[in-house]
Amino acid sequence: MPSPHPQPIGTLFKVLDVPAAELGKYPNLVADLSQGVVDVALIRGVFSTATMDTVLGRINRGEHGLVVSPQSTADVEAPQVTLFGQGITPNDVDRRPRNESQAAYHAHAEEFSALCRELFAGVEDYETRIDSLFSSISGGAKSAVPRDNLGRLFTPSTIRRLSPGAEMNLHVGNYFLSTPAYKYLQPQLCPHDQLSFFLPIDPPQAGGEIEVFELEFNDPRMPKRPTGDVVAATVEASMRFESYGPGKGDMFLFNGGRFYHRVDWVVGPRPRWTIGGFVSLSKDFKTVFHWS
Ligand SMILES: O=C(O)CCC(=O)C(=O)O
Repeated sequence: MPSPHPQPIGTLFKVLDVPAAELGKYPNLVADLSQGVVDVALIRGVFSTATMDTVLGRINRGEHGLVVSPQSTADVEAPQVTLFGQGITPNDVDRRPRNESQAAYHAHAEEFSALCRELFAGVEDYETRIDSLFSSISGGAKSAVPRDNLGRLFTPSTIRRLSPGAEMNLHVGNYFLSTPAYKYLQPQLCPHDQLSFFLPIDPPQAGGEIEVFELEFNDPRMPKRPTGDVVAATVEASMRFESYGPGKGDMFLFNGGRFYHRVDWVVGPRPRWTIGGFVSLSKDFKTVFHWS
């Protein structure tokens, strides 16, 4: 069910809506987002529509070589979230022992960088663009993808397909900081909220907006199951949220560490395609990391 009654944009959250060309005016946007000075940034036109269309064409023709990671069921035809690449967050399908899954994660991370370069070949290189963007809004910090204690790379991003008839469940980013997969990552990060970012490669015909709720990580108002999990239906029916629909090639960068969020049901024949991950400054604030 879609959530009822979104609030007008800017009612609940401090929103910055800015063309990518004007980002120079916000040299500390990452720190501002992770400390509550700004909550949500819509950065318009980070990649051109033509670039995203080229990438989409290659994906649709199966010219990507990426590992396909369904998140809810091994039945790849079932409506669900599917990652292209392997993500760091837990899912319901990967039941391998943690060491095995973690080793595969790092191997796929190395692979992702190379395959993503090919996916964006001849248009604007994804990593180059993202690195310069993150560096420009992080007070001059150098943009990098983190590595674990053995020198293994985390994945810079993942591509996500949300099928028609599927949603992305309510979740919150700071929760992941204490999961086993973050054992060697969390100590490298500054103590502020981690951020989330994504860029639509192809928004759906309808639906698929990101909904950001007023409910915060560790919020005493959180309705809980006996297992400690959030009762998403209660939050969606009773708490306020704002709904955003960034366009093809825009970047949606927000405090997804602090605020619970979900992606609304995709309506129409086409899936919703995005690429993105998480962002945080390093412990010494000299590096801005992104990973997925
Ligand atoms: O890729 C998306 O559309 C959603 C991303 C998201 O929910 C997150 O980064 O936490």
